[in-house]
Amino acid sequence: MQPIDRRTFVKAVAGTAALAAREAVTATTASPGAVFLSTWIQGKAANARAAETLKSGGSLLDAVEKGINTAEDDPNITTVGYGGLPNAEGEVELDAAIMDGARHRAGAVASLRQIKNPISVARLVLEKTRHTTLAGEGAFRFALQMGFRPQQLLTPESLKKWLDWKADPKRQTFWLNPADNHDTIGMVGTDGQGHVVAGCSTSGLAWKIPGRVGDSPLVGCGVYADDNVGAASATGDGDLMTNYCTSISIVHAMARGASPQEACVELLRHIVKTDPANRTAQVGVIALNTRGEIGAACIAKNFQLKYALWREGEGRFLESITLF
Ligand code: SD4
Repeated sequence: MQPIDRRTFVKAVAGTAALAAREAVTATTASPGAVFLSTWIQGKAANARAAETLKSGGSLLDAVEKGINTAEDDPNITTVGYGGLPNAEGEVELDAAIMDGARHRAGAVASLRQIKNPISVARLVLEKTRHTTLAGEGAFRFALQMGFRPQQLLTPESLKKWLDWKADPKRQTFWLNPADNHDTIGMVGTDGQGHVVAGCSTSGLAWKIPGRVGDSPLVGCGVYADDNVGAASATGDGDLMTNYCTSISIVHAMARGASPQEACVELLRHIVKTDPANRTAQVGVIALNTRGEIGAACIAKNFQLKYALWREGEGRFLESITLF
């Protein structure tokens, strides 16, 4: 490969940015209306709430936040918010992030305990502070200051699952191999006028080592949004995905001209190329650009990504393409 000097590189990047900005403007005029794309079955209700919020005058950030709240509030979803499966010590620790593509700013919380709506706490980190991420005890105290009420996040069902896991002498732990129990809600949305937002919320991997932070609350990993290009979010093995800065990689591929679908596939191929053992990795990604075009993909059939799409007033539930 020819070496590239700094000036040529800067010019090339500036050119890409200008092109992306032009595309964003075009998208504004050729608006397809609002589009929401969310991971897993919980994405259906989340998209519906998001669309409703936008329609009734809320902002796109409000829409994504309120949409994700539906999964956090549902005790039957054992991977997000209230009812999410706990860490190895039986404590529910939640991660969430939300990113505003207009301001190019995010808010995030990691390892938050006793507060069932981490995406709303993340939103307040974005709106009320100069910080981007708060973690653990500090995030909890911030939530209390913001008026959130602490509560027990274990449900009788999730407590029983943890007790069963604890009682199993052959149980999988993260000191050895990953246990398999997770389904984050990730959502990307556009208002149809060139603005994008990404958000995600999760209880992370069940039985994780206390204090473990996954990809979800890390800007560029679990979420990324840029109004010049589009937005992306990820679900799956966050310990693996963090090493690939999943969401920003996808958005940058779109900035270089890839469609959302191509960008998702490009990143997944890269993950497998760098380590062939990743052919069975649990990695699912969703993306959309400012024109409302979408992409969704996962690496392997053993982790078949399903996602909810809301477009033109209609919700659908779909399967992503699979690399292998
Ligand atoms: C994590 N990425 O904490 C999250 C879990 C997840 O589908 O997305 N599961 O690693």
